[in-house]
Amino acid sequence: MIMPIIMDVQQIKEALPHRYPFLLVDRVIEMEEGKSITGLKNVTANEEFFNGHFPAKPIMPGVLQVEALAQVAGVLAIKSGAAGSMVYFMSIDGVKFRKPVVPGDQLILKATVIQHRGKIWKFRGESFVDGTLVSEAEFMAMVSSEGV
Ligand code: BDE
Repeated sequence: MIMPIIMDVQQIKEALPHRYPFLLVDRVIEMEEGKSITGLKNVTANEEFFNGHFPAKPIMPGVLQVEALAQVAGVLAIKSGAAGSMVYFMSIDGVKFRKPVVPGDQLILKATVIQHRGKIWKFRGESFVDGTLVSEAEFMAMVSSEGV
């Protein structure tokens, strides 16, 4: 399915410091500043991590799904008035991996702000494949223009 482009990967790279092989968001397809964001990652058979996870059974590591959710949440924070700042993830809670993510899947990454006080943001993240929830977590991050 062709998805709308709110931010392409070039714009995502202007918001995040992550680069290959660790940039895990291809596109932002929805965003409500200060509230929620939806991004996507097209998972290809050629992902580096499939070489080792696992050699005879390619499955996207759940921890990388969590990382991808944290990255879209980071984009949301940066685009919600924190341009020029860094987003430092401090904690992750309630992680669940519900279904395997495999080559060819389109991972839809949704992050919603559940609390925002000063520099501290809390997000709920959910990732979907074909409309089915495949992983979820809650994150806390500090947004700062200085170091930690
Ligand atoms: C299920 C729920 C969430 N994430 C992953 C799964 C899952 O089915 N993992 N499967 C791993 C797996 C690894 C190897 Br080595 C293997 O030979 C097989 Br058969 C597997 O299913």
